[in-house]
Amino acid sequence: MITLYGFPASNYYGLIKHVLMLKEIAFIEQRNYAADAEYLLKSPMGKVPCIATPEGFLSESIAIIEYLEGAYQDKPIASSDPYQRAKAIEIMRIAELYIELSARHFLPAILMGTEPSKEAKDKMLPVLKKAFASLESMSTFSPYLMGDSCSIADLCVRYALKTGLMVGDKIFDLNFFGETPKLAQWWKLMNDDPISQQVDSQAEASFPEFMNYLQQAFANKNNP
Ligand SMILES: N[C@@H](CCC(=O)N[C@@H](CS)C(=O)NCC(=O)O)C(=O)O
Repeated sequence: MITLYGFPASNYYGLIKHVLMLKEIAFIEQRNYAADAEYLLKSPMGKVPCIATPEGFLSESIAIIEYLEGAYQDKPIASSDPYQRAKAIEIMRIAELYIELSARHFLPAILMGTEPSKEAKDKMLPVLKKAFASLESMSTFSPYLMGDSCSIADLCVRYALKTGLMVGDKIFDLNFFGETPKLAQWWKLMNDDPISQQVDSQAEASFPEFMNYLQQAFANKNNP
């Protein structure tokens, strides 16, 4: 049995939950917000999610997915062909490094109402646009990013794009799908998936709880 630690409002948590559900792996969820000493023993950087496996703890989503794919082989979501598998990782890295991590600069502005800096906006916008265009040109859309079944690339890109699209909307007043029609069509396909809908509705339902945690943490930081 796998234990998934973290909180459902996290898109990385949603990604791993989606993988567990798609591969039909039995798991339980354990709520964790704070990166306290006990959690750092499980996830050394304090990041969400992490999982407990029969062999020990694992953090970092790509490492977790690698483990789940290797340990639970009944419903594969990664290609056994070395080139195709590497190509999926290339797509996943582009989504995480250039969309997710660029967009994350603006989460404090969106969540806590702070002012985003002009420097950050000028620096990140071209990176975000280029990464969306890269995904549009690299993927096969047949109908999934890399073929006729949903793979690790589709899942990692879906959850990274959630952050990217929100930042496009709330910070840049821009729909990044404007110049990527095939990606927009694929997004709809992914959103129509029952597992996506289940993960999204849990994330949405838990959002007030997450905001409450954030506000408490912010207040404690300012009034130690
Ligand atoms: N590289 C990590 C990133 C995970 C991540 O950034 N998670 C966020 C929640 S969505 C988190 O733990 N934030 C708290 C922090 O950065 O201390 C992964 O792939 O799992």
